[in-house]
Amino acid sequence: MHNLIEKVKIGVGLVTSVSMFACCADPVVSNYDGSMLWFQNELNSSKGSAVVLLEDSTPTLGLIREELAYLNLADTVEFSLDGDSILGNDGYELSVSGKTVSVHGRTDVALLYAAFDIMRQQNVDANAISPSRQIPSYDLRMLNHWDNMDGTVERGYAGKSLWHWDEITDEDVVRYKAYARANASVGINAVVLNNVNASPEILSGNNLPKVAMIADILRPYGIKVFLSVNFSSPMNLSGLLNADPLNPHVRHWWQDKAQEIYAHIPDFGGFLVKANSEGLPGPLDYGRSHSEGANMLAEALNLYGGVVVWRAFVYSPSDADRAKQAYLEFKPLDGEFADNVIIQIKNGPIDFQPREPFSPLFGALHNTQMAVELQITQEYTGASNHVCFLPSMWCETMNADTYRDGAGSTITKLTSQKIAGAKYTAIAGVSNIGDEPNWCAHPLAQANWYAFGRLAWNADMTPDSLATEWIRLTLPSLPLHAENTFRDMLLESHEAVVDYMMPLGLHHIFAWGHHYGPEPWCDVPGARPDWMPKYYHRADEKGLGSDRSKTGSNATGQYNEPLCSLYNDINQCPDKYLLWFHHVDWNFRMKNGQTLWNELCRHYDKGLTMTDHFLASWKRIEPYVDKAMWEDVNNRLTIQRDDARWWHDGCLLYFQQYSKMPIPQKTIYKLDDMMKYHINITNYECASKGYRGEKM
Ligand code: GCW
Repeated sequence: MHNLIEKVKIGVGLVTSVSMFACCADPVVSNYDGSMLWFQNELNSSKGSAVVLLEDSTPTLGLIREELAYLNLADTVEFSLDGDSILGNDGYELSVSGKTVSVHGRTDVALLYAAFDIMRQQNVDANAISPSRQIPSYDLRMLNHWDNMDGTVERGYAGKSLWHWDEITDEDVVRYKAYARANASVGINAVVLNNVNASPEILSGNNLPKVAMIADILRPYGIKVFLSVNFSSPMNLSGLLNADPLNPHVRHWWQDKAQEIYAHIPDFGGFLVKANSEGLPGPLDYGRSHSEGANMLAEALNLYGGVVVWRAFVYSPSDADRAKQAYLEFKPLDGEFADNVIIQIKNGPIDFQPREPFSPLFGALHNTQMAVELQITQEYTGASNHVCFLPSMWCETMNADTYRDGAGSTITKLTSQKIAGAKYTAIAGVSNIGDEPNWCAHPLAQANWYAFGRLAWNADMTPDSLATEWIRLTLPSLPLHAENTFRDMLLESHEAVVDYMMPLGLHHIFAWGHHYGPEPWCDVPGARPDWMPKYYHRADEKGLGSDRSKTGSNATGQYNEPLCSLYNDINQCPDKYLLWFHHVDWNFRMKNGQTLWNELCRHYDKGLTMTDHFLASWKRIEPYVDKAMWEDVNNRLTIQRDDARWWHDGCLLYFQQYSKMPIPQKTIYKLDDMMKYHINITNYECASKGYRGEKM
């Protein structure tokens, strides 16, 4: 137990440096530009009169006073640096007695999380603050930026990278603090600054001081910096002849590099590695395994407490079904990774599709620390033009039962428990943040950033509770009926996207390259077959879908019972995964008695109809929403509706060539015309104010 710190009385009204968002805002004008994120209430509220009791001796404790400047409920908030050991580094306990809120936590960062909790509760629950004891579900709650060093962002749709490697200006520092504050407010405590398709340059002697500058800014907010590293860095940066993990020179190189990094950044988090995937180098280039590669890096970092997050997103060109490959490569290595290695597994076996069954690897590794990788940026769900509230999808994965240790082996459970000896548990989300003033381009995409952090903190939260919190913080003046309308829209949005893009288990029928529009017909001569939509939809005269049952690739065999049998049986397999696991006759009778073809048409139609419904819902709440925000979202919803039509017509007309059956509802485009177009949409065009791109 720590000693109770001496408590010093500080009137909040005396604080001179107010929060960085508030300092730019005129409190009487609601000049929404989205930059305030979920701190919107600060625009219109005046300082509260609460008294905060704490010792203002660390930068983090200083931040707490700033945060509580707007608290207007309690008379006194009393912070103590103590608490039982179960609270760990980040947990805290809030209790309420009369008009005093007492907070206990073992570190200043834990107290900062508590301060954010108090502010959140005040704004979400109309001034009520409840006692609570909070221990985060995961130790490392990580954002993965896919930011390149030239300022571009891979699969980023919100402008350019926040990180400026040439020069970090004063303006950048303000922005980085705002970023750190937003992350800390939802519990995110680890950020990987650069793309997993990593440039070796990030580790050069020139860049490390800049990484250190960023780490210094983020540190008071409890955030550790990580870097993605390129496995060939010793060759690229120092001319070593190879990067073989068993080569002593290579091992020394990484040890020296680790020493250099920690000299700059004593609390450096560690490395994220994409190896032997999509053309990147890795240990397999030298006949070594993923574990030999990961363990070499882990050894270099271990001395300093760093970790290696090694990705399982691999799919070497081979005869095996792509959906099976990560399992095939990683299952034999179970138990071979060092204690400070975490294997980061995408939620589904292929690649962040609008819906995938969970990756069977989660149910196969027993002695390996696993982390889930979720995608916050909307690579496959409409970029920054479509509303798609992703927690609906994430919770589907997290709550999925793998049956690894019998019933109840959910992915949340398996990943939030530490295996023997492991240093950390972790969860990761690929960031949707860029340099757009409102951070995420689509105003409603901020909800996904918010929800990722909150879910990483408390994996038991539901899409409903996440949506409610975010709405109340972001649009504090919505009347209840408008809030309900808005929440319904968010909660229905993911299913709508699945319906108009890829219902019933269809997947990866995107256009080549940008992954925005549909191109089930796409055929790029010479390209890898498993990058082509036809590899996935397999439409022919007989039917539609990939046969991954025992009669096909037997990917179903990678799932534990009873899922293996369930997915394998065409009559039992849940509709939402039917075409993922089976090649299904056009006339197959679905569980509701409809033929596959009619059911497919119904889903596309439902998705399209929902986009009209969203426009109508948004119209209903117009009186309560800032005009600029309303118009921005309305513009994007209109694009979404038009895109949904493009998806609906493109996919149904294309599949109709094979089913040869009538489409019950109306289509407006002609397939031949559609096939002549290729939507030309680049990340930046897409990011700016709902620009949709040309069709060429
Ligand atoms: O989703 C795919 C993307 C690539 C990405 C890759 C990965 C960073 O299309 O752009 O590369 O996955 O996750 O490594």
